[in-house]
Amino acid sequence: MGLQNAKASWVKRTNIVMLGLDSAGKSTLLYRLRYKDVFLTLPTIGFNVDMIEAGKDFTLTFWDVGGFLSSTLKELSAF
Ligand SMILES: Nc1nc2c(ncn2[C@@H]2O[C@H](COP(=O)(O)OP(=O)(O)O)[C@@H](O)[C@H]2O)c(=O)[nH]1
Ligand SMILES: [Mg+2]
Repeated sequence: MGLQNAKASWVKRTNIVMLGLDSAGKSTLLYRLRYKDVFLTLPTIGFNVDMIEAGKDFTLTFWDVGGFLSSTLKELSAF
């Protein structure tokens, strides 16, 4: 996807999918890591994707999955 491919090929990348109950604090954690601040969040519809540069050559892509999608993915992962 464009967000990831825009980085040089020597940059190490990893994806982190955050699943959890509604209001568990997933989006708050993502915003805290990304913007170093706490924001007022709204229930996530669908998902948020954000890339965090953890080092000069290392990036983390966070997939913050909202309520309905999160529970659907958790059920699917049980199979
Ligand atoms: N007390 C407390 N509240 C939190 C914490 N993290 C998030 N919240 C609050 O919990 C609510 C839901 O957070 P949110 O990040 O939207 O949850 P999400 O549904 O998992 O994305 C918000 O009102 C946050 O301010 C925490 O560590 N402690
Ligand atoms: Mg959320």
